[in-house]
Amino acid sequence: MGFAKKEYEFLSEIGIEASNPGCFVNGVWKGNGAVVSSLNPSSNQTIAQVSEGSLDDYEEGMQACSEATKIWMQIPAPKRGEIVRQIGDALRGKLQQLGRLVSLEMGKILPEGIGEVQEIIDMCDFAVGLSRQLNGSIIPSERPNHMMLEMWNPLGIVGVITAFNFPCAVLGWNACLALVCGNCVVWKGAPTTPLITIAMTKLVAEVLEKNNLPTAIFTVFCGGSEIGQAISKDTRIPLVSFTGSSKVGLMVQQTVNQRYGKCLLELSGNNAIIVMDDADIQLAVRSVLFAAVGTAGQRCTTCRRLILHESIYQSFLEQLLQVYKQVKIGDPLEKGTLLGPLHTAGSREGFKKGIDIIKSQGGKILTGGSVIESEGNFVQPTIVEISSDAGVVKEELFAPVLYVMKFKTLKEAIDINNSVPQGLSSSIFTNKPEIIFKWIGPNGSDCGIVNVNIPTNGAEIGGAFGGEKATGGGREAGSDSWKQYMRRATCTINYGHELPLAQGINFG
Ligand code: UN1
Repeated sequence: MGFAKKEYEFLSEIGIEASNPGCFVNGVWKGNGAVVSSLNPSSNQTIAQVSEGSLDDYEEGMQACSEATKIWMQIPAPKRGEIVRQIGDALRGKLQQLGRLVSLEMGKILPEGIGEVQEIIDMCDFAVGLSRQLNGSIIPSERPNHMMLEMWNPLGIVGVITAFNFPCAVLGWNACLALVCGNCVVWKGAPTTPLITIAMTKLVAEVLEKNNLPTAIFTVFCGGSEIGQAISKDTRIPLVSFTGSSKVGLMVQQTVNQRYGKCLLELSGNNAIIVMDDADIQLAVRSVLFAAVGTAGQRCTTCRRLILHESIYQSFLEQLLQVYKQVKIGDPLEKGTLLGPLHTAGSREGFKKGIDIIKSQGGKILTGGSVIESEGNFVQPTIVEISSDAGVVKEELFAPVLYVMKFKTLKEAIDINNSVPQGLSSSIFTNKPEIIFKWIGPNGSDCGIVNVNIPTNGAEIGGAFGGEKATGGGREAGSDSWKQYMRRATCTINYGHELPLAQGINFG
């Protein structure tokens, strides 16, 4: 059976067929669970079908994965890095096709789809370098003829549960680090982006096979909450990395903590941009456009609140409304489109309901506010004037809806920035050093990402990515995030023949 449309035929170049088993279990593709359709968000028509994993598939996969840990953690870290380097090269070879699939199945515009795959390639490069730098430290001991050192050892298996909005980059952040650190990976992709999960997995599997390694090092299940819960409960998985809403993240954390497992959470954001009276307005307008409309407002780093100094409020809004009018809405694969559809028909419904709530709480729609009548899940980019105290402003509406509000003093602006439950990303536009340093300091933004003169989204992989409060506290990707994928052993070694005790204790 072929694809329903000719334009889907490129998918065969990355291992996707019209009908696909969705689990990679001990090197075999299978799927004894429900058969689901992957839908094109632009038309809600089926792209291809996938059979998800059953709990039996899960158990079989986990047993093979547990066996594979014994081999993988014995391989020297720089050699593991070499495998990740080969994965990066394989991704480079399929960058265009994979980027196209991300755009087709998730609905983000093509340059963003390709950018997402590039983000994994960057992560591979980063992890390859890191594979020679998983350094511990040597600590001076207070005792004669003693030495203290820190050893970093693999955890074993890292569970990765990812969301639809970054259906493969977030896997990349986690898997690249987990693998060089000596862990096997168990991945459950988003239920609505199974084709990306399968295509990514085929590419990784090919590299493992070519190197005669157990393919269960990378074990993958397409599926929904049943598989997610199995991962959360599974004592064989010491670390579960979860990306999704604060609500579901809390449930995952409670389940994982119940069995003393560790969690790495990337949850909801509610990110603000503050524009000071001295800001470069053009730079700020362009930044707000990308931050609020990019990915149709479906990034966790999307700017949802725009906090404008009262002296520039009116003129800034006029310029922003002008550029909103020029946003081309349409097929995300078409050149020039800036705003594609929302990911699912359900998200479109959520947008509609959100707008009703906004209106009932006194929000004034300055532009947009409606769904667009079509087969797909298109909505208008929306700007709403609203009080920073309105209940709806404290929540994450996963759509291109931007709330604008006014401030007089820097303190007031920072208070508004910090007044929501979430704490992922934030940005200020100013050229004044004293404002910049207040903003990034202890009384400034309370977020994990604190930017100046750039949008809230589009972070590079070199920094640690994540946020505080209801965003979950996790840090992924760059900097020293790798430490979370390993366990630290503090070793004190006595190379003498006496037994001096710490704290000068004399024991008989
Ligand atoms: C997400 O939305 O889950 O900083 C991740 C960014 C991207 C990652 C977003 N590099 O916007």
